Amino acid sequence: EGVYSFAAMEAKWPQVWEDLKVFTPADDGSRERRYVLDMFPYPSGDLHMGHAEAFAMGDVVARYLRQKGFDVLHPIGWDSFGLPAENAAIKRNAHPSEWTYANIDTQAASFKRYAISADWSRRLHTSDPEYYRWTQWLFKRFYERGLAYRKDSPVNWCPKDLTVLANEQVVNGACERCGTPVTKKSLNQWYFKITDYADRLLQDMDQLQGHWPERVLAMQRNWIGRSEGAHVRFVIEATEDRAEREVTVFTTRPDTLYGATFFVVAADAHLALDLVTPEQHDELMAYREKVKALSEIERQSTEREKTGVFTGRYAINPLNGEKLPVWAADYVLADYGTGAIMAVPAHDQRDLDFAKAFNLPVRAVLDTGDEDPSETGVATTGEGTLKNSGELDGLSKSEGIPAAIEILEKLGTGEKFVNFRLRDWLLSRQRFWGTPIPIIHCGECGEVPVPDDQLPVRLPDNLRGEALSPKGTSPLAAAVEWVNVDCPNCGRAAQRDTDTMDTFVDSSWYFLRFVSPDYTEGPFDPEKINNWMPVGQYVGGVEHAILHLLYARFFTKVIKDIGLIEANEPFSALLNQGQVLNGGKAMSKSLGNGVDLGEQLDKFGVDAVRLTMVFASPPEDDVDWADVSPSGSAKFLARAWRLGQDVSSEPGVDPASGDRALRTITHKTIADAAELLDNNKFNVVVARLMELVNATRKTIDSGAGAADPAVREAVEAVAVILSLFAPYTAEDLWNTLGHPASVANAGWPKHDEALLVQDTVTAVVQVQGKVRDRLDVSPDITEDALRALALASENVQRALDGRGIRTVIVRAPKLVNIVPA
Ligand code: ANZ
Ligand code: ZN
Repeated sequence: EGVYSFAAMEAKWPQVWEDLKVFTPADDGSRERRYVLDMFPYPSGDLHMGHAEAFAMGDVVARYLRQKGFDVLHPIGWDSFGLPAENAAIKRNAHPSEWTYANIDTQAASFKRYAISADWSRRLHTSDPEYYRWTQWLFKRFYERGLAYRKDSPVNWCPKDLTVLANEQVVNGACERCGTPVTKKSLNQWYFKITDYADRLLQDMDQLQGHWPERVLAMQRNWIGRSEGAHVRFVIEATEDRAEREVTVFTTRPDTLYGATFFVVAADAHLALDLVTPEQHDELMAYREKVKALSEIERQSTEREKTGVFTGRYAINPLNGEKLPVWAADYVLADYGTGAIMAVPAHDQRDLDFAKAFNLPVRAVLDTGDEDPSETGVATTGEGTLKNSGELDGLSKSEGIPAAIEILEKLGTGEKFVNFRLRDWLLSRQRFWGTPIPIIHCGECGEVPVPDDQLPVRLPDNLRGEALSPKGTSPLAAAVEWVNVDCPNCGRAAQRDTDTMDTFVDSSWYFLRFVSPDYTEGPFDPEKINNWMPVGQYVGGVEHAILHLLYARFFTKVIKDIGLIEANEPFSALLNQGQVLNGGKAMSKSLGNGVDLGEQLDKFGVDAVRLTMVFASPPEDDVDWADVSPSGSAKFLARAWRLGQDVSSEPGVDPASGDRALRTITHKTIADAAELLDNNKFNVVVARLMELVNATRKTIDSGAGAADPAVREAVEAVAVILSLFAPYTAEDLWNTLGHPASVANAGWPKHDEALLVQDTVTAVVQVQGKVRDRLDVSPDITEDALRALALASENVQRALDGRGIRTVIVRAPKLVNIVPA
């Protein structure tokens, strides 16, 4: 007779699992393979509550698939390049690798304690030369295909971090990392030509539909921003001092060409300077200064009054020959479309606001049945019939668009055009702690890639502390012996590129490396890669909805095009776990509401923390640590574990003679749990498991009691299902039942269809007194389990419509009444 001690279990089992290589896939084709991956961590300090939640979820999937008999690849590694290591090194006069690898060791120890069922033999770190060698190798393949190129360009610049930022790293006009308002600067920078893949990145989302959260797909779609429309060329009339020239606009509404009453170019684009007449020049320059001082948020605000300057020029409408005044304004963006627009105030609100501000004419060309926009101040954008539009009169909007394009094409002044919001990926960084760009600049030969057999281009190790601090050029420029090399092509003196790669490059292919992390002939073993790819279940935070996931999809497509892999998409299914909150708010230093993971583990044990994370809510929802009860989880685990202490039925005895009611609950739990797990309803599985534990206890305490073979059957099922959530307790329980380790490979119990018919009662679920769902539940369901089932109901969630919950009144097994906040 033992006492439930999580500390004893945590001390005992990790070594056993490691010795038995329980989590190393056979990788021999004997079983169907499945690849389960958690977004790999960044090594900042020790693991936190967020890691604990995300990795608990991913581990449920990996452990479940293993029980179902799949050969599961579930690796772990670190995204270990990046700024925080560099900043720490500057502060401590150290090398970034010291901070990085010390943190990795800390996290690795915590992950092992947390009993992540990872194959540790595949561990990788993106800052290892054996890894970044292949990042450089891939960069070269992109370069050879014209997908990596350099250009001079105005870039987002963080004046505090002194580094270039990708558009994605600019949040509301400020640096994602430090919050400093971002400015523009012109630099020669490396780009990946992701725009070449815009259409495929969009199209292939069809394959992900239903398997990725709709929200993430919508964000990607919006980021790619495909707009169908037309390019229309306008002649800008010559003036005394300025020659005639042509300017192209992008419009999604060529049907409204007859309603164009003015023309606008982005004030901050060079085009504005090219066009402006000498008389208007000073006014434009003063305006541009004002625009530069505005943040991106202010510029894009629709609330702000429209401002602009007349350029002194006129554009000729190619359809009707009308002269349209050309303005420069900041509501037209320099880097979208062509940076110039035809303004149709009657049917575009921004144009209408501008027309009102500057007294420009408004002419409606589409009868929508709404009132005249020039009177209401509201542009009409719906369907309707074209008027005042010459040959287009009488057509609907959707007929008018292709008709207008046809006319433009005949005139040779325009054509159909598909515009994307997506920009090429700016990948170079003027920082030290990243993958060096494997290019040498030679005065004679230009850009010369470092030959493959000279990879990796290693980071110099003689720069430390202050030498790493950002100066606007890369710190690598200071490593003179490193920079100066002979040109691999002509042998003359040449210089290495001193920029490093955005760390998103490293994370765009790590899932491929995990398949064969020690392979030395290429980034991955071509014999193995297609056995595992694509990742069957990817788990990570929604904060990566755009950047990381889009880049990883882009890399996968290019690598497929090179012919190295078959997969077209890297991640077949995606699960975004929620956040861990405390008191309804994200944990933060400033709020002082942080919860230390280590303390929670010490107090309640790993299993209780893991179980709490999973039980608290559906995996996609946030967990509020102030509302959960790890001590309740711990009590449940002890209760489940004690079942094993009390089982006295012999192993191997046919349970057919056992208690029929208990057998029904056991078999129903097994069957339903599998279905729930297939649909990521982990929390409901836990609720069902609690019911099974209670029913088993009842049987033990009555009738045939502990010797009933149905009891053993039930407890074995408990151990296997519990192994997905509470690996230590489950292993110990399994051991008590007389089985060798590991329960992780016990196999999912088979259920008997004939036993599924069960007495049930109907529980009514009300929201604010209104019946929203009816659930078939066991007559002896616990309050906790019934509450969880009710809250998981889709009908209930719909009725709550995002509102929080004030109280839940549970009268098991018949009634649940939920009162929204
Ligand atoms: C004339 C027009 C008439 C427009 C109308 C709209 C409605 P999306 O869908 O986002 O692609 N536009 C084009 N380039 C722009 C820029 N650089 N800055 C600001 N606005 C720009 O939007 C395309 C529409 O946004 C284009 O179609 C253009 O206005 C404007 F009744 O042209 B439209
Ligand atoms: Zn050369």
